[in-house]
Amino acid sequence: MRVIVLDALTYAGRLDNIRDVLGDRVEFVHGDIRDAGLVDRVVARCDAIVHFAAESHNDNSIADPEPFVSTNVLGTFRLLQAARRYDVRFHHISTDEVYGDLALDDPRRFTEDRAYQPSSPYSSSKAASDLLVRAWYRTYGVRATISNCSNNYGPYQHVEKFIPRQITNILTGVRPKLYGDGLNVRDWISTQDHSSAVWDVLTRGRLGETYLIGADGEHDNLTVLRAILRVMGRAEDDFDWVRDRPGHDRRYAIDSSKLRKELGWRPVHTDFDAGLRSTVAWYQAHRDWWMPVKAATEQRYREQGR
Ligand code: TDX
Repeated sequence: MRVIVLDALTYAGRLDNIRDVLGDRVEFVHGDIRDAGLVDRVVARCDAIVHFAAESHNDNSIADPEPFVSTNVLGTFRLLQAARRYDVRFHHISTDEVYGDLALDDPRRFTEDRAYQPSSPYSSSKAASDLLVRAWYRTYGVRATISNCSNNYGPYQHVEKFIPRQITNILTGVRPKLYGDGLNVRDWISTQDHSSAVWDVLTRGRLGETYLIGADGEHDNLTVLRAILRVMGRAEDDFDWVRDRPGHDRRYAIDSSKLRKELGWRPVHTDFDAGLRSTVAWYQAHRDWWMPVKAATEQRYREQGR
């Protein structure tokens, strides 16, 4: 198998992340998924597209929604058009946020047949791109699947995201920042478990189907932050409460029965405390990786009062 990585290297991308694997089997192309000519040339050389490319951070989408609509909606459209032209298998990576949120005491979790009800500019742009994929499957017969995953954590995650932001705050002598009442629940999954599920759907998923990916990892933000503080040897109240995110989704929770039953997928990295410890260790050992972008990220948060 050969892989072509097409990446725009925005503020969130880094060629260093894949430098070790570049070579005969992995090629890098610098470019934008909205560039129809480039996408056409790259897709002409492919059997399958795994579409991970997106603007993904909710807070950024609230401050400036334009890149989200442009990259996530128009970019997906461009890739679908190329997949159609060259009859290329298409897998779309998406998010549980397309389903909106759940109350804390709701006994239900998200399932594939739940109606879309996205809350933020980010999640609505992902919902729109999912709908394009479904239409291109039904109308043009593009051999497509979609997976909607819960919150990822692990190494190489940008320091704008909740877990790496708090770890790197502590490592730079800044108090962690918790939004609102801290009781919002996220359903955490390791990046490795997400990746193994994507591989299963790409290789064995039924065309035209959506699969929810989740590892039964529901925790509220306050509990996660206290666990990080504990792992890093700090007092559990050594953080700041900051103003809430507008439209902040209360709770996400995934029922991944379909993926487990149909494709036999199982998460492996399900010990969340162990996962947090190894994530903390990774950020401690890789200051060179995150330090150059930390100040600019915190500056963006300061402008939003968070
Ligand atoms: O400093 C913070 N303090 C805080 O309390 C940050 C950055 C976040 N939070 C809260 C907001 C959320 O309730 O933590 C939770 C997680 O926040 P994010 O890391 O921004 O993730 P979220 O908004 O849940 O979205 C993530 O999961 C779904 C990804 O960014 C999306 O791309 C993915 O689709």
